[in-house]
Amino acid sequence: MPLTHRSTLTQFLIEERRRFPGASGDFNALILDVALACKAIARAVALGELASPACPQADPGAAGAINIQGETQTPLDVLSNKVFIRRTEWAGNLAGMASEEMELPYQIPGQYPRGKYLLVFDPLDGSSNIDVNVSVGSIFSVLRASPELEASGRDVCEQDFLQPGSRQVAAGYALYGPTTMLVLTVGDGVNGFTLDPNLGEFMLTHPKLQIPADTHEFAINASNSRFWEAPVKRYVDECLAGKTGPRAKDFNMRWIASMVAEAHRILMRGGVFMYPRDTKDMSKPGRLRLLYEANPIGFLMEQAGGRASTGERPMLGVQPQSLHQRIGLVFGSRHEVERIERYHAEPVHTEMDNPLFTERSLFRV
Ligand code: AFP
Repeated sequence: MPLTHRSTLTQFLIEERRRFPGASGDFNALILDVALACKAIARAVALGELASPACPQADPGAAGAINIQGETQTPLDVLSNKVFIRRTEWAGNLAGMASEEMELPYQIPGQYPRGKYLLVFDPLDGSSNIDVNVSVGSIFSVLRASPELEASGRDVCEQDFLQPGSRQVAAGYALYGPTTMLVLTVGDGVNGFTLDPNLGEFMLTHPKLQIPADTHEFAINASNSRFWEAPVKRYVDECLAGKTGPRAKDFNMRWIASMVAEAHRILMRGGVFMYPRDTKDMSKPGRLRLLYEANPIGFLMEQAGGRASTGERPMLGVQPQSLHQRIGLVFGSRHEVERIERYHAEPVHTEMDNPLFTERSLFRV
């Protein structure tokens, strides 16, 4: 399609806003600020090692620091977090922010007005892949501040952010891969924008993304298989059994270890992603975070006709208990996610159900 026919992100947002004649424009301004943050992060990521020695904004001392998740922060994690804050705090659209990289909610500084939205983000998901030049991304979610918070203009607290994913106003991610893309939902489908590096503009290239309901591709970190719960093990075993197994078709497996890249693949061609709750560390009910990973990706999936779940129930219905809560996450092609939910609802089949293990068998226990 010629350049003259493509919408820019700004044009897209203005056209969307026309559906809401009373809209103030604050929301559009916020999304454009987030998009600018993503462009800045894309540049920093693209420079790679070239940026490291002389990158003035990065705090080299922070490299190797441990964040609230107990995970090592890279300098780019720290830089990306700062970029998100600086690009969005000033405009008067936000009541507060929360990020993977900050233990406590971020207060909008006193010199700026406060607004009616809350921004929650993972500034650089998959950053442990930076060293090996694999795609990484930023994930964000926009929530409405409560009327009380908006009216009072008080400092935000953790409780303000503990809203189920169904209350998200918008969600999206930027993917820093061979091209930089911004994929966004404002609750009316999912649209993908590619950064035109000549213009510095996100151009609408992937309108109305739809995830096929069926797939033969799954993604899971198989090194955790000994910790999986029975329904997950059953699902994966059946996929691995291929044509001669109960699914009667061969499956393909992918694992990038960069969820934003996996979500993008699934939005483009279907598939199912699982980072389920497991027994590896009983203090962690899952690896990924509810508010700034599972909910925004879940909103995108549902808006593209896919499904997102804890494995047992829809992700967007979960009432968050804390800012950095972890959760089991399954998302992607609708029929596969529904199947995994069904396996969780069914009684667990163990090898004891096998006739070889019955009362009179050689293997009875
Ligand atoms: P990092 O941001 O620390 O690289 O973590 C990435 C991530 O949160 C998610 O994007 C991956 O799907 C997942 O972790 C990979 O986890 P494993 O290292 O256990 O495979």
